[in-house]
Amino acid sequence: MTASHSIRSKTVTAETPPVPLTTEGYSVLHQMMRFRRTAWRVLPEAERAAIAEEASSLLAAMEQNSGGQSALYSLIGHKGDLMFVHFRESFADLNQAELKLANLRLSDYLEPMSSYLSIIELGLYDSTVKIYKELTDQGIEPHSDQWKAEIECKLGRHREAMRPRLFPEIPRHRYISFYPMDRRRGEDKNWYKLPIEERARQMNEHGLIGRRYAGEVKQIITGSIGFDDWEWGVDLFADDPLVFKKLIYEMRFDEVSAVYALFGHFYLGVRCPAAGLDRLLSGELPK
Ligand code: 76R
Repeated sequence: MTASHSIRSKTVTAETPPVPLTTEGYSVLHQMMRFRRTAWRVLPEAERAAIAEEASSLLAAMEQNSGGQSALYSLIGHKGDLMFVHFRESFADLNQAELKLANLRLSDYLEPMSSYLSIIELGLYDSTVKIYKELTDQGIEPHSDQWKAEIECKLGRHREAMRPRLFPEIPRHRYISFYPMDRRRGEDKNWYKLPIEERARQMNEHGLIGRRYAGEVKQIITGSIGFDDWEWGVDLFADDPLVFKKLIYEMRFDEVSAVYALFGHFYLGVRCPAAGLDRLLSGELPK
């Protein structure tokens, strides 16, 4: 290798962006609500039935929505009673879903406890390292128009191939576990200071552990940097909630979680189809 070559490739590498490429799909809103049972209970029976009917017909339509579904979960524990999860094609559509719910008479009896706004994200660490290397090897300058065009072309192809994962239906499993996460940015341990190759290596290991649970759990990662208080939202869906504990416990020992994962509150819910909403409101969990 000549001296000038080594200086050149060093300069190019130094400018290589540290941020991994991502592709994005549905916009996602989680809404955690408290149900005001005291006020609900004093309503005449017929009024309760009418209010529940109005809410469940809206929710039934949202469950079937072709531009992204909604789902209702009954939350376990004190953090809330109901959790609505909405997948939509834009933030404006999410806001529209939120407004439609807020306009229901039922919402007089619902109190927002928390919410989370994010967007389905596929992190492409592996391909990123390869693509950046390919382009710098060709002498294409990072951030130049050609660089951007090449990346956009590759991402476009990826987006097409990944459509089912970017725009999924809400998995039908009985249980959901949702929690927000950060990657540590401490004085000593800082994820964002690691070289991209090292982050790619750790994410690859993470994926290998995850894949062993492929048949038992469905995971949807949403990115929320710039949208909400944490960096990612994690949604896990399974028919047996014990799988959440096994998977998350195993991941705790994996480097990227052991060293860099910080967690928010966990929300555990049981799926409630729209048709079962009236029963849920009267204290019976639909099967
Ligand atoms: O999407 C993919 O399948 C590609 C590999 C992959 C990525 C890029 C993957 C696989 N994850 C990715 C990104 Mn994950 N994941 C979590 C948690 O509890 C913990 O310790 C962490 C919470 C779980 C349980 C989990 C499960 N993952 C991410 C990111 C974004 C980070 C970034 O880009 O820097 C986070 C925060 C995160 C967290 N992951 C898988 C799983 C499972 C089960 C898989 C395999 C899925 C499959 O192949 O079917």
